[in-house]
Amino acid sequence: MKTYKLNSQNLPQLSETVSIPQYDRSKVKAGIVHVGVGGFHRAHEAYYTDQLLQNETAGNWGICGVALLEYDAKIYNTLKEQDGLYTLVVKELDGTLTKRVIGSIVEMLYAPENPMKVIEKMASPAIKIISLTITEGGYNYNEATGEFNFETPAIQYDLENPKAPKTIFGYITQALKMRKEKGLEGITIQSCDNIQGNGHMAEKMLLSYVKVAEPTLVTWINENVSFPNAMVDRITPATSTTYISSLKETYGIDDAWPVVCEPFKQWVIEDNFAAGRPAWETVGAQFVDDVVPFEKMKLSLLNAGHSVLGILGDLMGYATIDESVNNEEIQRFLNNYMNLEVTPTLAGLEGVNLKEYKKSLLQRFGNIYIKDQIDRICSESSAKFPIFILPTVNKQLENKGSIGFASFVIAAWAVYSLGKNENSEPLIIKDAMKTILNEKAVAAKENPAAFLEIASIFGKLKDAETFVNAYTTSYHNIVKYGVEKCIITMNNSILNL
Ligand code: CS2
Repeated sequence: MKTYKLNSQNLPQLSETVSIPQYDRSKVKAGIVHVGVGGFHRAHEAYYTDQLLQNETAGNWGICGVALLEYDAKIYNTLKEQDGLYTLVVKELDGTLTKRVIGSIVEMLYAPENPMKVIEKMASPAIKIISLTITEGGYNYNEATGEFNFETPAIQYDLENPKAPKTIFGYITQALKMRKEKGLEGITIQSCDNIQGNGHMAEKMLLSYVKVAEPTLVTWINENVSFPNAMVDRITPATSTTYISSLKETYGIDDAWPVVCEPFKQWVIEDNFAAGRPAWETVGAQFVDDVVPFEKMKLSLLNAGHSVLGILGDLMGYATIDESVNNEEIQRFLNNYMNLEVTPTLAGLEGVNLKEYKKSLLQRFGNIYIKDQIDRICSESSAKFPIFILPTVNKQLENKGSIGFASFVIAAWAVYSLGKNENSEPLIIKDAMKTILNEKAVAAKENPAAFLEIASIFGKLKDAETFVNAYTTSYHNIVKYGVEKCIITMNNSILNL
């Protein structure tokens, strides 16, 4: 089959095998700067925006993607060469593929190459929104103090080198300062990360930094910048090379970095935009007054569910989420966790059928065509557990509810952090806190509670006796009997109640 390199020039040829943007991309101007052009952004906000550009004359809402870190050089170079174009491959539940070339990313900038260019772009009048997918850990929040972490070397660097920053806080601060000096209108900072109150978090962390870096800017930000909260959802595994070659061989699309995702998508946003916004509601996003209940539901059921399946599954030797959830006992365990420990903490979800939501999660996790990597799910667990699982434990402790299943998963994480699965094979652990996690996991062999001493993850949980007891019992049981036997016993004990 004749193959075509994916770029603007070749789009007409490619339109025979794949659907392509039906709008004139050369006329689309960027109104959004997006930082963090990973798979999730490309399956979510960029997808919604592409649909929007398709439907109406929304030509001022294109996206300028920013690759912030040196690590992002590859995606920058790829998208630059492909004129911002990439293929989104939706894996339907029956295994069929829906493919579409997405055209909403109309510019790309690589921050390490020219930081000032990024600052100037963020400060240009046409830009109305700076949106972010900088990961849970990217907000620089310290669980132990509840505050911004100034100790990070990159933050120290930014304080000393304001004109050539490295972190998102340094960039946004300089851009807002420039907007103020130019007398421009306000702007929206829109977090698209999996954090409870992600807008509030972005606001709190940014203001903490600004108070130190540019104190005179605080009032202007308070008056001119909005930070809507949002719940974002679409399962997007890391792109494997198989997809790259199959797109090429089967469809003639030579795309160096396509994105593969599930059909489900959801975006619930607070309607709080300081300088206008795209009509994303016309393409399926929901605008609501209070997004907090939706966020809680998604983080504590979907994302926590992922971590449960990831940690237990990895220890048992599974490689993908569908393998893990299709183990009957793990699935029963997850159901018990969701029903007995998470559901009691969720209130005020009007218009959402929780029972259906949980059922749909099992179906989404079980999609055998997605092949979502357990390594992806377990990566950066030190930033995920405090957001996905620990709030449930704290709430349940407060209400004297069940915490056995959550405690078990945390104990399993301590065992996991030793770096081997139950077949003694090495685990691939990617985590900014990997060293300390491993040190504490080694200490936990003698005294399981040692793992809970990492205050920036566990906060005060190490002092919660009920929790420490449940966790310690689970730890000993896992070491003695292995995960599967333990969860069978736990699941059966629930059945017998
Ligand atoms: C996952 C998320 O990273 C994780 O642990 O739970 O990436 C998840 O797939 C997305 O939030 C789905 O919306």
